[in-house]
Amino acid sequence: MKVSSFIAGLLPLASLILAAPGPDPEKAATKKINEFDRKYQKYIEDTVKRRKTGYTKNNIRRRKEWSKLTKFERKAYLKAIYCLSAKPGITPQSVIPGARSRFDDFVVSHIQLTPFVHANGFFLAYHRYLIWLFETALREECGYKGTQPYWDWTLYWRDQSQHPVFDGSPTSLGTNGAYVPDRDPITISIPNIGPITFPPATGGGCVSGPLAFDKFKINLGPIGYAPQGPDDGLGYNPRCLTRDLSPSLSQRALRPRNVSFLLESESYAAFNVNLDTAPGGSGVHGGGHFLLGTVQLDTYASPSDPMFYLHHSNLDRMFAIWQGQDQARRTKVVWGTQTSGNVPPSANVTLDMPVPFGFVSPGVPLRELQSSIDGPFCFIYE
Ligand SMILES: [Cu+2]
Repeated sequence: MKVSSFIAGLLPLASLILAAPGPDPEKAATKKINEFDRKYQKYIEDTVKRRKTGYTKNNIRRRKEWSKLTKFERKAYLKAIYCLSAKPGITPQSVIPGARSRFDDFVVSHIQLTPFVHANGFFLAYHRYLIWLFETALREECGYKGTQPYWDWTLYWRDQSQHPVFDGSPTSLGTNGAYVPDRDPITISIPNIGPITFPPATGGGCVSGPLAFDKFKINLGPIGYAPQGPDDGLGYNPRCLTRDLSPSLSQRALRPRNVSFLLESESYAAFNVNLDTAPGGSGVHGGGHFLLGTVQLDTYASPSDPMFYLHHSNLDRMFAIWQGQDQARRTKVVWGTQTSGNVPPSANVTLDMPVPFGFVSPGVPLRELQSSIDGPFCFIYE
């Protein structure tokens, strides 16, 4: 047999081997995520089970994925959101003229502190406590009996519009925005990274369902991109909540591989960096904001959409799962400075430094915000 014909005879076999389905990397990543999750949950459950006083297994807040809530629980969450949006806030209008409600107080905290609580040493602690304060306000000021739900990005990572939280039913947080053709791209600027431009995606207009304009409106912003709202985005600018879901951004940033990559971070420094970067795609933090478009592209006023709290709860869940692999050590680590991307340069954070919260709370030492079951906190992500 001639060598050439021997090789030719092998070719169909070679293409068969190449086409044979290998292990699906996303499935393998999902398996790894589940292993990390089980270890974290076991650690937290075992620890609170031994407690006799303070926060115990009886009063720990059990946070669940939106789709795991009963219809009754989802409606109760919505009712509490409406309640917070209708309650007068504590933000002085002399400082932020557009703030109109208790819901807006939390948007204002984020607006005022954006340059000091992102891509830096306070990022995870600030957002962890902001969510806790928001959840506490829903419970104590609006009679909500449940906990802050989270959004597991990996359930519908190929197309987030399929997630029940976006199905527009009375038990959802509204839909994608209505499709608006011929829109301009939106360019945002991130300290130390520079401008990023987002082309229009699949929506862009007002959401419908429970957060439609007749039931819910947003008052502040835009701040993080042009054209800004009145008074540099701090003025009263009541309008409908918009979204612009991008399946391609979700596929790049929120695939299971990016999540397991994050959870595999060896150090706290790496974990922080990996929140916003991943091989071959964007990190999960920016990804979850950006794929929702419009309001979620406004770094400052992004808590105007309740989805902010579901996204950041899942991010905090990542932090809790990562810590839960080695809780004793991973609750004592610090990294980074006090300014976003260290622009302008600032001193490294320490455990004694107070994390700022603006009007919603006095500053709290970083040390107290490290563990999800100590200090002010006691919650588990189920
Ligand atoms: Cu933020």
